[in-house]
Amino acid sequence: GQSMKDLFRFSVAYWHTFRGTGSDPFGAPTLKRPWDDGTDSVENALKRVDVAFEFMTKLGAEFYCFHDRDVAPEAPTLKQANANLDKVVAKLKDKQKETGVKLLWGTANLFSHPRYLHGAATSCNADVFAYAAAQVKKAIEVTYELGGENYVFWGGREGYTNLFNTDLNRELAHLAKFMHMAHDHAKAIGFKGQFLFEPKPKEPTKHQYDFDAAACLNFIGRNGLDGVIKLNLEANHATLAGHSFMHELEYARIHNALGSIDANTGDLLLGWDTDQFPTDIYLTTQIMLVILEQGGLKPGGTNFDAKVRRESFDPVDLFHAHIGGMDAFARGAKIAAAIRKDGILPEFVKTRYASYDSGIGQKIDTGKASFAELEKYMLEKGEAAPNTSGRQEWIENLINQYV
Ligand code: XYL
Repeated sequence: GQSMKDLFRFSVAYWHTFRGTGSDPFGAPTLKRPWDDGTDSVENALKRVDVAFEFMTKLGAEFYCFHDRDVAPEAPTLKQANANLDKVVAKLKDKQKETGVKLLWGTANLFSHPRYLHGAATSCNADVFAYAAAQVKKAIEVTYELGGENYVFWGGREGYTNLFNTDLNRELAHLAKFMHMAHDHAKAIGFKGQFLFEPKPKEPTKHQYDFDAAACLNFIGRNGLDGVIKLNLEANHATLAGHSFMHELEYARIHNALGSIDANTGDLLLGWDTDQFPTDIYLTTQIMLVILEQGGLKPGGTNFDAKVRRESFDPVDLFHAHIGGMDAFARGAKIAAAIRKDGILPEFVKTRYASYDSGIGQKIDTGKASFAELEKYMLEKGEAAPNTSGRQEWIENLINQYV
C-alpha cells in the first residue's frame, strides 16, 4: 500500500558523485569534474553545493548522504576544520530548504587522514581517540542541524593489520566506550536520528571489527547498545565477507536491525569494494523481498554508494548511472511484489515447516519437550524421520518467471 517513493527513499552519495576523481590504489585521478577546480578550498566546496543540489533536483533524488570531509575541507586544527564545516553546512541548510532534498544520514570521515592509520576509536594513541571523538561530536551536531534522519558509523580503519601488536580486547572496549559517548551526546543535544553501523570485513584494514551483520550485532548486544544501533548494509561489503547480500539483509531483519542500505553491485566474484552501480535485477529482487517483508526501510533509505568507472570522463554518465540504479530497483520491487502477491513462496515456506504445527506438534511440543521425551516419541512411533524437500532449482527459477 505504500508509495514507491516511500519504499526506496533514494539517496545520492556526496563523496562518489561530487568528489570522485577516478583515482584508485594503482593510479592517479582520471576525472576532471567541470564544476571542480580540484582544490579543497571552502570556496570550491561552496560552489560544489550548488552543483550537487542541481544534480539531485534534476535526478529527482529525495535524499543525500555525506562525510564531514566530503562537504568541507580538512584543516590543520580542529577549530579551523569545524569553522570550514559550519560555513558549508549553512549553505547546505539553505539549499535543502530551497529544493526539498533531505539528509538521509551524515557521518565523519575517520579514515582518510594519516592520523587514523591505526584506527580512530580503536587507535593505539589516546590523542587520536580524542580527536575522533571531537570530530564525531561535530558531525552528529551538523547532522542534527540539517535534519538528518540517521547517523552512520562505518568503521573505516577500526580493525587491525597485525594481532601481535594489537590489544584486541582493549580496542573493542575503546570502541564500545566511544559508541556510548556518541549516544550520550546525541541524547544530550536532542538528536533523534537512528544510529547505524555499516559492516565491512576488510579494506582498508586487513580485518575490521565490524566484519558483517553478525559481528556488529554481537558487539551491539554485548555492550548494552541493543535498540540504539541498527545496521546500514552494503551489497558489496556483504559479498566481500563471503555472504550474499540477501543473507545479510535477512539476518539483520530478523534481529530488528535492518536500518538502511548502501546500494551497489553484489557480484559474488568481487574480491574488493568496487562500488559499481546496481544493475542486476536478480539482486534487487532479493533485496526488495526482504525490504517488503519488513514493510520498508524508514527512517533508512537506499543510498547509491556507487561511482562511475574510472574510464568515464563524462559527468552525464553520473546521471545515467543513478537512473539505471533506480530502474533496477523499480524492476526488482515489481518482481518482489508479484511474488509476494501470488503467495507461492510464503505458502511453500509454510508447508516446509508444517510438521511443527501439526502432526508432531499435536502430540508433543518440540519447543518444550526434553531430549528424553523426544526420544520416547520416536521410539514409540517406530519409524525413522522422513526426508525433506527444498526444491532448490524450482525456487531459484521463480524470479525468472516474473522478468
Ligand atoms: C566505504 C563505505 C563508506 C560508508 C560511509 O566502503 O561504504 O563510504 O558508506 O562511511
